[in-house]
Amino acid sequence: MATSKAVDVRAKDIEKLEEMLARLPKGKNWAGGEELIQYQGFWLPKEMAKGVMLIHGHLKPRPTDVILSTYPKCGTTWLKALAFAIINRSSHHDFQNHPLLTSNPHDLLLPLIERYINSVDIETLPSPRVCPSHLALSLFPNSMAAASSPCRFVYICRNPKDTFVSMWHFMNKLRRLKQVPPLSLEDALDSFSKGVSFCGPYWDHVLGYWKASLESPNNVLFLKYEDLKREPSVYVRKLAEFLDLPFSEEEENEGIVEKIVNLCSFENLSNLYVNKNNNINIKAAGVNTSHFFRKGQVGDWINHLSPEMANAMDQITQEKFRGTGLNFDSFPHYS
Ligand code: PAP
Repeated sequence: MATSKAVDVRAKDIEKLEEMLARLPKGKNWAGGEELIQYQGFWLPKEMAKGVMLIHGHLKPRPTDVILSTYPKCGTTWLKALAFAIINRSSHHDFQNHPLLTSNPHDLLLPLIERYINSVDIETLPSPRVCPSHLALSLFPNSMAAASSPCRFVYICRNPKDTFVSMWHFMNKLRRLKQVPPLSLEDALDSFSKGVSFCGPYWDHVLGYWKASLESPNNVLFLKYEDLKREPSVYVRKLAEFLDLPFSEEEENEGIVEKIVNLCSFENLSNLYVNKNNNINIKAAGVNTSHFFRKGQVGDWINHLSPEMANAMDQITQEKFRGTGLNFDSFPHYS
């Protein structure tokens, strides 16, 4: 829990930060609240920018820290569920009576570190600390993000068109909760394409982790939503190995990998009472549990984007990712 000393220091820091943040460029907040600010190249709500500064000032990285990092709507909920099930499988091995059957994955892990650090003394947490984050890698202190860092990052990304469509739906749900008129698909696409989206630009966010994963694969595990959908067991094993918790032969024989895959699948989680009930609020984000589950498909963008819109997005993606070795299957196609 927070110590009063830590809170005092933060209160002083925050006054100074407020003044500095007020001078930064502002951009559209799709959720309809206070505008985002452009902080070190990324568009963040003010509270998250403050969180970044507090991470720099107060977080002492530990070799055992694991950051579960995502660009929003790329598979955060899924990654949290999988990581929780993998890490806690010795204490939660009964898959008929598992915390994920009665709690939303967001409620089983810490809130986003950039929000959490604002109110709680993170140094009092026991190791290993598993911290979710939506921050770009470059926003973390060098002591955490550099190739020589002992910290590990697990990053999941998703093709930009599905990410965009998922974010547009989600933000309009938030607007409805606040009784703000919906954001049109066209306006959202214009904003996304210019990089002005929650934690965006999307492409810069993804590339930061991609490049780091090539330079230091032991520090950064780079996963794609589409790969996980296609071969979940393969990537659950990879994730467990990366976390230094590989499945034993005995576990393999017992089918634990498949049990985790099934437990964390969209089909299973989205049909649970806890994730369907609109009245349950998620502590971390203040939104309904059901908002994190929509279709869970690859290629749903084709039901929303015109060929022109899809083409424009593809062109940006090709330009941004050219020469990096990163690409996404372009399935489905407009013929
Ligand atoms: P967040 O970053 O705000 O926490 P996140 O979980 O990344 O959200 O994104 C939600 C998307 O993941 C939704 O995609 P859709 O809008 O295209 O449907 C949601 O349906 C999908 N999703 C949630 N849980 C799972 C899961 N267990 N497996 C696959 N997809 C999932």
